[in-house]
Amino acid sequence: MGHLQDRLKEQIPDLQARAKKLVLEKGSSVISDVTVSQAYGGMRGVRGFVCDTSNVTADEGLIIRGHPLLDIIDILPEEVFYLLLTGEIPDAPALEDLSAQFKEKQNVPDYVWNVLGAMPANSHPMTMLTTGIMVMQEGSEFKKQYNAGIKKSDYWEPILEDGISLIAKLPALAAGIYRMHFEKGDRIEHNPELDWASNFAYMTGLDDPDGDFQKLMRLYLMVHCDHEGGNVSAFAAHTVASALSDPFYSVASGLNGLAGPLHGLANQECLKFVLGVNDHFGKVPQKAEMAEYCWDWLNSGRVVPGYGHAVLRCPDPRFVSFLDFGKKHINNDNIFSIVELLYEIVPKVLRDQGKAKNPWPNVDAASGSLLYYYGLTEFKFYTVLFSISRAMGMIAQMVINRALGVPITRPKSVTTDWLEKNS
Ligand code: CMX
Repeated sequence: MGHLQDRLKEQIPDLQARAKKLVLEKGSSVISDVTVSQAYGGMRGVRGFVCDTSNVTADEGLIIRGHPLLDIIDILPEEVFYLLLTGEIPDAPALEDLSAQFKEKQNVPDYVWNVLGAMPANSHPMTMLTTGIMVMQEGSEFKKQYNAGIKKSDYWEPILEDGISLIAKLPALAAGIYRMHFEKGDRIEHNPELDWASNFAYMTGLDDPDGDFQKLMRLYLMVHCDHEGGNVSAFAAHTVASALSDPFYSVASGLNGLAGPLHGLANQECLKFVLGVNDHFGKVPQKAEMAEYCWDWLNSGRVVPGYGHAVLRCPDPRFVSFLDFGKKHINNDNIFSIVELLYEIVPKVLRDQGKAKNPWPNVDAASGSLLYYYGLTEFKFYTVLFSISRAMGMIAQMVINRALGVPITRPKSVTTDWLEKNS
C-alpha cells in the first residue's frame, strides 16, 4: 500500500456517507430538466451524473478540486493525479511514494512492441496507442480479482492498481510509438532520475539542450489531465467502466473518442491554420492584414480553429498557461508570434461577426505552436500527448465511481414518435 492508497482508504468512507446522505435526504430533488432540443442536441447542459475530480465553469474554465487551473499551474502531473483523486496536493513523502510506484511499473512488456511492430506502417499513432493499451489488458489486476470474487466495496483498489500501472507505462508506450511510427530509430530507455513527464520528453529523443521541452511536457501533461465528466472521452470511459470493464478497456474506449476531430484531434487543425498564415504572408503580418485574413477565412464559410467553446465564455486558462510559457521561453519565432497576434485580433473579429457564443481562444490555440517550436512537428502525434495526460482524469473518475458503487450507466432514450406524442 502506498500513501495515495492509504489516504483514499481514509477518505472514501466519508465520501460514501455524503453520497448516501444526499440520496436519502434529497434523492427526489430535481437538478435538471431536459428539452427536446437537448435530446436531439448531444444532451448539452443536461446535469445527469456526478464527477468530483474537476469541473468547468463558463467564466473560469477548468477548476480541479476547487483550485482554478492557473493557481496550480506549476504542479507536476503526478501531483495533479493525487489531487484529482484526493482533493489534496501531496506532501513530499506522498509525492515521492507515488513517483516510485510509477517508476516501478513503467516498463512496457515486449509483446506490446511485437504487436505494434506487426501493424501496418501507416496506422495512426492513436490506433497504435489504444492497441498497445488493449494488448496490456491481459495483465489487469481488477479482472483477476473480480474473477476471484472480490467484494464490491473493494473494487476501487485493483482499479487504482491497474490505473497506476497503465499511467506508469504511457510515457514509454507513447514515446516508443513516436519513434517507431516516425522512424526515429530505436526506442530510448527511460532515465531513472527523471519525473514522469520529463521522462516522456527524454524518451522521444528530441533535442532538448536547455531542458525546456521537458518543462513544456510537465506543463502540457498536467493541464490536459481532466475536464470534468461529460466530454466525449471522459463520458465514454465512464460508461464502459460502469459495466465493470477494467481500466485498460475503459481508458482505451475513452481515447478512441479523443481521437475524433471534434475532440482531441482539433489541436492539429489549429497549428495548420497558423502555419497557413505564415505561408501566406511569409512573415508575421500587420494587425490589419491579420484581421483581413481572418475575415476572408470566415467569409469562405470556415471556422477559426482554436477559438470558441461549447462551455467556456472566457479565454481558456489552459491557453493562458501555454501563452505564458511561450512568452517566457520563446523569442523571435514567427509561428508563436502569429499565435500571439491572433489572440489580439480574432476575439474582436468573432464578436463583430456575432455568431460564436465564445470569441475567446480554447486550449488548442497555442499548444501546437509550442510543440512545433521544440521540434515535435508531426501533427499526427499531438492527440497521443493529450491522451497520456487525459488518462489520469479518466482513471481518477473511475476509482471514485467504483468507491461510490455507482451502477451501470443506463439513461433512457426515447423515439421520435414518443416525442411527437409527448412533448
Ligand atoms: N470561428 C467561426 N465561427 C465560429 C467559431 C469560430 N472559432 N466558433 C463558433 N462559431 C460559429 C459556429 O460555427 C456557429 O455557427 P452556425 O450558427 O453558422 O452553425 C455559431 O458560431 C454558434 O456556435 P457556438 O454555439 O458558439 O459554438 P458550439 O458550441 O456549437 O461549438 C466549437 C463549439 C468549439 C465546436 C466551435 O467554437 C468551433 O468550431 N471552434 C473552432 C474549432 C475548435 O477550435 N475546436 C477545438 C475545441 C476545443 C475543445 O472543445 O476542447
